[in-house]
Amino acid sequence: MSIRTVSTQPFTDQKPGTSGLRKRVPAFQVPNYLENFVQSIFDSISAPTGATLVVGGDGRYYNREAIQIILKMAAANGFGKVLVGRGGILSTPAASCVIRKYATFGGIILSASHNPGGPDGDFGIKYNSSNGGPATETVTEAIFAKSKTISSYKTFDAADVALDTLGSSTLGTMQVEVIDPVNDYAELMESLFDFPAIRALLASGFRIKFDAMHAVNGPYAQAILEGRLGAVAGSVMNGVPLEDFGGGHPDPNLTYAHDLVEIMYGDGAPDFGAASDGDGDRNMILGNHFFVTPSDSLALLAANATLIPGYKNGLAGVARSMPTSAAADRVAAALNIPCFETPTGWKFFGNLMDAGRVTLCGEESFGTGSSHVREKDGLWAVLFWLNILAARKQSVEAIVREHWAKYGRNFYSRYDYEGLPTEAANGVMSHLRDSFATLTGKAFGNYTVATCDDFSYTDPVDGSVSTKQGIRILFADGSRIIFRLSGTGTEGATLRVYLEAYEADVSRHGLDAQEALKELIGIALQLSELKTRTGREQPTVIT
Ligand code: VG1
Ligand code: CO
Repeated sequence: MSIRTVSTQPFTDQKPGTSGLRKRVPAFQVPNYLENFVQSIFDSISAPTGATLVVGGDGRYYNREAIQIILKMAAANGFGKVLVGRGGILSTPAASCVIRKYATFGGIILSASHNPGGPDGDFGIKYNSSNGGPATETVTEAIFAKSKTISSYKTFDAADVALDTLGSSTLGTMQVEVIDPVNDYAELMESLFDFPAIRALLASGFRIKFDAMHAVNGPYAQAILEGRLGAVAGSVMNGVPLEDFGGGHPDPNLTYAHDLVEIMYGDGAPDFGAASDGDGDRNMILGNHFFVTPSDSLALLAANATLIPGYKNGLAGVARSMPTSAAADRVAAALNIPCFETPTGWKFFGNLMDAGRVTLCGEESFGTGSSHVREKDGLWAVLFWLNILAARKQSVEAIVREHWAKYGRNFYSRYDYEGLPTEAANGVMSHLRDSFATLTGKAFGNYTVATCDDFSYTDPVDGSVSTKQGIRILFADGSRIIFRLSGTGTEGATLRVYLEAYEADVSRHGLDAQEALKELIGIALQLSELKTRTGREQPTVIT
């Protein structure tokens, strides 16, 4: 048993995207591919000798193999201790919780989140810092730079570590501690929410359905919803994590969480439905025959936060990603607290939370969270909703409609065009950029363009600047069309078109979002020349 230095050649494609490095499984299985990236992380973070690292993943195909590789490399690179979830499992929010609770140096999370898994599915890896959050762009850029010049990595020759039993073992001088993946997280949830009130709600006959989509949150939901809160057995569906998510696409939206959607829109539907994604950080919220958009959900959590024990003293501020609707801005204005607009991806919220400037954060992509950890948190959002429902004793639909009546409704929809040829997708973006000069002031039917730009963000805490974060076409009445290229895909390019229109008139709040946004959708297609440039008549997914 000894440390071995292995020489290697750089790969040119290890640039982390919106949330770490994501590739097809076979790409990660190329000799040295994972090792190069892991060594690039270790070389970029300057961990002191003897530091503690957290390692865990969403349990998808290749999770176990990757963890063994990382443990041996951590031992060879001078770490003193690694905390790893039993079976190699840690949901993304649970990993963030563990990093913070045990004040570790950082953590490595293995996940491709909502992307499908399996031998031909996707795999991913990212580094989280000591605050529990995704590494900032400065760090991910350093990792990428290192990956382009790497010439060797260090590993430790030893047998695989047993991951399925709790307790400690050693790899050379490094200690490996296998921890329960659920306990620390469940305790944190219990410290934030009124569990007795939620328990009473569930005991009163209020029925819930949680779809874990055969992904990592199954054991968490079972332990918390059915275990600690007493939801009837079977409230958690698809609760057994599978390496390929049962062949599904573990993305909690109306398209991919169809099992749950059928139940919530069927006869005798439960009162509350929810789902989370591959790594447990996303959430979808449904009522009986009712869908809550993620942007509305963020606004609603903010408006009702003081009903929750963990937030009873109010919020320091809220933050949303740029494409997320401005529904939260209206609540922040009413509460007289700041609202920040950041680029897409959770890494941009970390500095704001660390500086105590925001408490709640959210993205339109089914992500909500707070400063209790530094990742978005699917089950946390579900518990937040259950706590509100227990306190207000109204239906999901009644709560949302009341919210719209008070603040107005931000109609919202996202169109995704997946798997486009990269050239065509880039062509749409550059065509839009080229038309900025002629667009301003131009009228299209009921809408007049006020301004358009490429969104850029200056971090108010560290002053770092991120440019080209999406094209914004802003209309005089506050409506918006946003165009962005995805940074999480592994095949071709995905173009996202985000549409938002504000409606103050209560008599129009019952409109279907697609109906209300029809004219804007037409404008988006016209301005972008999307159909002719990509050959696509219809989006792949509408959320
Ligand atoms: C997508 C979402 C973004 C989210 C990211 C990671 O990124 O749009 O809001 O933060 O996924 O989520 P992109 O670049 O593909 O639009 V997760 O749950 O996949 O870690
Ligand atoms: Co995710």
